Amino acid sequence: MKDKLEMIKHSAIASIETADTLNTLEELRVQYLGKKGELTAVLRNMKDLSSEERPVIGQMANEVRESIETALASKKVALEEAEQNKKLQEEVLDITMPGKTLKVGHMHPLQKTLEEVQNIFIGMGYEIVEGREIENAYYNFDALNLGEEHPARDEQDTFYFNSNLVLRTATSPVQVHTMEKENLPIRMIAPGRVYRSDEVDATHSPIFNQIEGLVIDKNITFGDLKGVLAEFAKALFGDKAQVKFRPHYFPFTEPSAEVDVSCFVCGGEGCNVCKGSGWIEILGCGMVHPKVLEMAGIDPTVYQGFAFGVGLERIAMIKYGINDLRLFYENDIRFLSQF
Ligand code: 2NL
Repeated sequence: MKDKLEMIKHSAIASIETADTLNTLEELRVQYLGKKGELTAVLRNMKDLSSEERPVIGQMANEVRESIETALASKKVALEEAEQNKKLQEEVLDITMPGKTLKVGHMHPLQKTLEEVQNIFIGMGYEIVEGREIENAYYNFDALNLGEEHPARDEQDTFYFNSNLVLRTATSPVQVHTMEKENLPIRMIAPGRVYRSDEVDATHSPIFNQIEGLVIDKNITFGDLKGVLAEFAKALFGDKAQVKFRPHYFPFTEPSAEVDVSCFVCGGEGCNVCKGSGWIEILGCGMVHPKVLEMAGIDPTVYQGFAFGVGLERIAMIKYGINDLRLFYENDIRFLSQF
């Protein structure tokens, strides 16, 4: 039996030495030490031994078990280490290799300009309100003091679904809804797409973007309007920008004005950007017409307000020196990535 144990020990240790995978090692553990293993089989025969032999063989069997366990454990460590090293070699990563650049698009110049304008007004405490693009004729026209016979209602200029439903021609309807339902005071801008039945050319498009502004509070004067728009012009075109108000007519404001900004290219001397005049028209504005306030349920003897409307494309064209509106809508990355 001693010889048998000696044999088991030697053959086990020799096999463990040559095992080259963790799987083989586990198979060897089962083969020698498992319930049906070779060592267990020997121990099972211990009952046939004399009482003198039994402790001697028992101790030896334990020693054999221990040496097999030790051999298994150290081989396991060695194999694990080898496996790890192999993995490290196979998965070697060259962190000095140049990365693959993802092709991302580019912020659209209109979006960029919009965000800039929005941030200027957010900084002055204005709220940004968006609304629907399909409007009742009432909100697009009547509520803005454009009566049945007003030329802007002409089918030639507006996209009608039917006599009551139109594609909005300005974002003013958003402001009318806000006046009707919201608590006063109001300080808001309404950006968004608007629609007019125009032929496409360098300065016209049937779809374009407008930003309207509206302030309603007690004791609002034309002076407030001038101050806000002067600040807006400086924030957009630089600290040296001056504004000039020219009298104008809009049905929804009284008095009304168009606003020019001093040319940011020549500073007012006259150049080809301002066509020699030193000034560039940027927007229309005025004090909200009392009738418009009244129709929206606001008492014009208590509250006053001002409003203005700017074309987003127009502002972006001036700011970036773009001379053809169509470039904004063609989505040519060679154009877009310049801004
Ligand atoms: C332009 C400039 C303007 C307004 C828009 C407005 C809105 C309400 C009440 C009164 Cl709810 N006015 N918007 C005012 C002045 C000018 O747009 O050139 N439009 C053709």
